[in-house]
Amino acid sequence: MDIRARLREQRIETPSWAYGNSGTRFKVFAQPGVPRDPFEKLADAAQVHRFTGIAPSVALHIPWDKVDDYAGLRRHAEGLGLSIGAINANVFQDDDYKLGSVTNPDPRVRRKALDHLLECVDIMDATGSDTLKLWFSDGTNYPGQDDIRARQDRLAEALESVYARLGEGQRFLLEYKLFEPAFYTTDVPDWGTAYAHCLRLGPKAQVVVDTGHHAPGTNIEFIVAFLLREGKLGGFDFNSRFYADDDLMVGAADPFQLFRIMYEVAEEPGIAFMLDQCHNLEPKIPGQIRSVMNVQEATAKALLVDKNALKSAQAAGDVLGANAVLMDAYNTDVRPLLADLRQETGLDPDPMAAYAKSGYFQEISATRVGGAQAGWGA
Ligand code: LRH
Ligand code: MN
Repeated sequence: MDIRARLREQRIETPSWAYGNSGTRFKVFAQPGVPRDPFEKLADAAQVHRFTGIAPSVALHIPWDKVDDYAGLRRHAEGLGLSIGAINANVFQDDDYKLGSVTNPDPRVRRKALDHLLECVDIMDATGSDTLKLWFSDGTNYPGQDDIRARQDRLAEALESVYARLGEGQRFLLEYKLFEPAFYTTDVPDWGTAYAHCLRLGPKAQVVVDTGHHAPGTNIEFIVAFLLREGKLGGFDFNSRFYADDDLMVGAADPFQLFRIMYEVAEEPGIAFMLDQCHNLEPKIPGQIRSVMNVQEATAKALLVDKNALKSAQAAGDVLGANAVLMDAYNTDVRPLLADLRQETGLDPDPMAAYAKSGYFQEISATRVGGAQAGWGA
């Protein structure tokens, strides 16, 4: 297998919301030069692709990226050498969704939520996106608050309607999350629940694994391997965490876990590698560049695993031998290989330094004055 060719083909999708302000319930620290609209978010995403060469698509979040003319936004993206990636629905910020969106006891609220999901498919049509990403904050905070099975019935009904609306070549990715904002039940809390709903629906429904959405100690690469075997792994929301859904830079908290995940999936086609992060303190564009490089480094290490040596050690029951094969790859410094690969493709071998030298940050800090900086508030 030609590792360099695989690395040249790698594609990592950046999230529009990573370029906007973000924070916690305690504070959102605004930063200079932050975009004020989806057009400026795309311009910043184009910088990540300019210096890494492998981030040519951007995931949108609706209504945070709502515009009057989605075809115009698509043309703007294409003018920047980008394409519009996954469309993320948002049924977690409206007062009506306090007791749930598609799982809400009130049919009026369920209808409203479903209409938003269907509107997101219209936006896929207008932007040329083939992927709808569905994450539901739906859940309860106290035992007895609602009927767990009835909520699953309501969820299944909504997913069926969305599935039926998907056009040729379109799919949806169902995202699970253990908890938050709900603190007793979450209606799609784990991979098993997401998998079961997707299995019932059909091939256009797959599971997205957000690396920050598991209980501490969860073996995520096992989930990845299992879903791959079932043909139900649609993609990743990459980030990292020390505690909960911290949305830190992928590979920052646990680069060895990222390597183990990439070892399971590095050679698999059709898997969406998306970042889902919030740069609460660090500058946003360099944060995205560093994150793309972290995935690239983990991928290169994973591709370096000597598969034949591993297979024979595994077959021989040579536990230490097999583990050593993987650790040899993990302990390999792949930065010279990647720097050389960038040079070969006409890129600066050091994307972080190249971006810093570009003066782009100074330019946007000077020109983006006035207006409302983008954030999670739409
Ligand atoms: C939920 C989530 C989901 C997005 C949001 C930005 O925690 O991971 O993928 O909609 O973050
Ligand atoms: Mn996510």
